[in-house]
Amino acid sequence: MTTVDRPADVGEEGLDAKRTVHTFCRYCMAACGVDVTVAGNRVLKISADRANPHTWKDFCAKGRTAHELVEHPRRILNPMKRVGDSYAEASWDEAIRDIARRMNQLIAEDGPDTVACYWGNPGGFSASNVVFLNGWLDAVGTRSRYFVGSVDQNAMHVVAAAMYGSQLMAPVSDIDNCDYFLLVGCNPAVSAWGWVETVPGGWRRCLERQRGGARIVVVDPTRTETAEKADVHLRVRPGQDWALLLGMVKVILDERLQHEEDCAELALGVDDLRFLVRDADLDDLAARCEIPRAEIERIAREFATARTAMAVTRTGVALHEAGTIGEWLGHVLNVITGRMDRPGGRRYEQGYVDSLKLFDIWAKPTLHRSRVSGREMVAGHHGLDELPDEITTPGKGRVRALVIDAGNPVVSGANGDKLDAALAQLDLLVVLDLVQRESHRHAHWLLPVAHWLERDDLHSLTSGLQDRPFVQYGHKAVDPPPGAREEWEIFTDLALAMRRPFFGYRGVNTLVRTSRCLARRTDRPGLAFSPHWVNRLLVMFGRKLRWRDIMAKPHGWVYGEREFGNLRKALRTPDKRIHVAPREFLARTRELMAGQHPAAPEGFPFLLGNRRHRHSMNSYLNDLPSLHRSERRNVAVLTPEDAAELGIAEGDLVRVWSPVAEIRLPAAISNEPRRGSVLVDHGWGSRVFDPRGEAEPLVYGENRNRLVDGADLDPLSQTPALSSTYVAVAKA
Ligand SMILES: Nc1nc2c(c(=O)[nH]1)N[C@H]1C(S)=C(S)[C@@H](COP(=O)(O)OP(=O)(O)OC[C@H]3O[C@@H](n4cnc5c(=O)[nH]c(N)nc54)[C@H](O)[C@@H]3O)O[C@H]1N2
Ligand SMILES: Nc1nc2c(c(=O)[nH]1)N[C@H]1C(S)=C(S)[C@@H](COP(=O)(O)OP(=O)(O)OC[C@H]3O[C@@H](n4cnc5c(=O)[nH]c(N)nc54)[C@H](O)[C@@H]3O)O[C@H]1N2
Ligand code: SF4
Ligand SMILES: [Mo]
Repeated sequence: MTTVDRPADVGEEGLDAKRTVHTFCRYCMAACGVDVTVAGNRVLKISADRANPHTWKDFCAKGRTAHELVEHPRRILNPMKRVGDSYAEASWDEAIRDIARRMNQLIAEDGPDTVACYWGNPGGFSASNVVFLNGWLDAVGTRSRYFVGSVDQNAMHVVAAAMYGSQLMAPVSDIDNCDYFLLVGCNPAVSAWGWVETVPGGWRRCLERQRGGARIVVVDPTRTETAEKADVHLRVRPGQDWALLLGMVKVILDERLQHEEDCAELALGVDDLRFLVRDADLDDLAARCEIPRAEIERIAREFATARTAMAVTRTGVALHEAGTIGEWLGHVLNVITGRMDRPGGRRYEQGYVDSLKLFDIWAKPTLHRSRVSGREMVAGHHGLDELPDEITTPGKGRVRALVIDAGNPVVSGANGDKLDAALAQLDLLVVLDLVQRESHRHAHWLLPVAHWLERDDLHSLTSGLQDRPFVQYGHKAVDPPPGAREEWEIFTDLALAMRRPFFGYRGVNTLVRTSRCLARRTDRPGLAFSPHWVNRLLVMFGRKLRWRDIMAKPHGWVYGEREFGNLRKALRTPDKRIHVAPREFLARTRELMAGQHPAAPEGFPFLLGNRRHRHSMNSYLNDLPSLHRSERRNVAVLTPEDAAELGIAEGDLVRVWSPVAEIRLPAAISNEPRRGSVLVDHGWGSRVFDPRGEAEPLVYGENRNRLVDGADLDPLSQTPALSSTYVAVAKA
């Protein structure tokens, strides 16, 4: 099935010149349907696909300019091999052979854990990348696995595993029926309504509900665009959501406002919760989160008694020392007030492929304690903060080779300077990316990959994260440059070249080889083993949709109605109940309740807050000129009062420092931050190198995560407190 529209007035000649591909944007969870106008192999224009029945209304400048990354002047176009201080182009054969040989050598000396991998956020937006990466990791047999989760959504995985029995079970928001939105630590007006769910147009739909009488309560230290529109904005003290949410749970249980049936039938452990909140002091909790007690009581009562309601917790909650407890209590609020799997609350969406079931059957849980700190894995990976010591601490199993796939961990995690220094000590650093960024500067090999505009994707494994039964095949709009390859192919070739059984199963390598051979002999490339096989098998396994029906709907297909009532049987807990009071969460909460109230240390009076920019995607897209025209892209935002006290005026250069680093940025003055906070967007200060060595690195702004020493870690999710670092500020 082709996705090509042929305008009636274009003749045969013109057909070649211009065509439109209907596909979807793969930068963020909104997954906007887009029309890509192409001539030859060049993208002329990207616009919203208004014929997409489900998603296009979030369409933004990032999607509109996606081809600028494709045509990035510094794009890596062929495998690049480090030679001294610079790089030389090499063939794929040479790259794969050299990497395989060096890795096998290291494994022979130190065992499989010496080969490590970090994969970042865009990896999750490819249907094939992470699946095949795992196939290769299983082939190698390494447990040195790191991913973006420990600077992002690990708290959610930990909570889902403990409460629902599967780390993958993520309830989705039923916005169009909701009367009361409790939005904690998210800014959907800028970042779209997505974390581990995909809710196209979520914020618009939420505002539509508000116009019909729904209430929006936003809990955020910062006056964001979202808070601006809220009925109530609670300026919580950063990192203290757990206290606010625990206070709400206490009010609901003490005043018997809970949902009787769900508390008796669906939930398990409500008595343990009662026992916990009996010992909680509302005034103490109020003092910790700096929200008046009366306000906590009022919001709790409103939430519990609203006709329909949902609590949504996101990165603003998670990226703190008590992140998992905050995340957990958000889920608890939904469960005890009867919001799970009911209209207007958080649903379970089955999707067209039951990935929970697949995960049960296929995933081999990797249980491992890390060599240096002895920590267990979270969601199948170790914490990113452990990586530097694993590289620098001598001993068997030391990480000596690393693959960075679609990530920029030096910028996205805490204490990037420490990681950067460690990366320089690796025997082998292999990078799969479009360009060479900060984390890639010590790479021995730069391997060029395809952009999503150059790749087919069917997100069958995450079909249960859609807020509605929806499927769209993401067709590629253009071909990748001849020297670039998709990640899946690189990992397949590496497993073959290393002579290690792909996916950890004997026989797969022979299957791959035979299929490739057959494809060559018959001149039918489709016969060669590829993600296409996997996709077709998954759709078949799902037994809900037919492949040809999916392909017949290039704009996407809403294949059913939102259903309720499937949660119970989908739960992965042995008793098919939601465990609302996991023991480790109770213990940690008691620890927090007994702990000191937060206070700034001597000499560092400011809290370092965070923002996301509409036109940035974490640490990339910041170097695209048409997205960021302003000279002052990355600023330090202070309140007028704080700025006046420090004698700082708009545009002044300021120093922001912590015990580990200092950055310098122009000041911006606004009422957005909380008093005593300085806001700096994350993701800046990442250099973009020219691997061909012709030009100086491009760099905009500063990396605010250098200021975070990473010592304060949420012990449950292993996520550093990226949003509650104390810093000092002064005019430079
Ligand atoms: N202080 C603070 N820190 C944060 C956050 C915060 O809110 N505050 N947010 C955190 C969050 S939520 C996240 S998700 C992380 C992000 O952390 P990471 O995932 O580590 O970093 P990204 O900035 O997303 O970098 C992605 C890289 O992938 C490349 N890339 C893009 N598309 C592809 C592709 O298709 N294939 C390959 N191979 N490469 C590709 C890009 O060029 C870029 O170099 O940052 C986290 N860090
Ligand atoms: N334009 C754009 N969109 C994106 C991204 C992007 O980089 N740019 N990234 C995508 C990714 S990878 C993700 S994970 C999602 C994230 O989506 P969100 O989680 O909605 O991310 P943010 O927009 O950073 O919103 C987090 C909010 O939490 C607030 N906050 C900070 N500390 C606290 C706290 O202690 N308590 C509370 N209650 N709030 C706090 C911050 O002020 C901020 O407003 O966005 C996605 N969408
Ligand atoms: S980046 Fe923009 S266009 Fe792309 S999916 Fe997200 S909101 Fe839509
Ligand atoms: Mo993220």
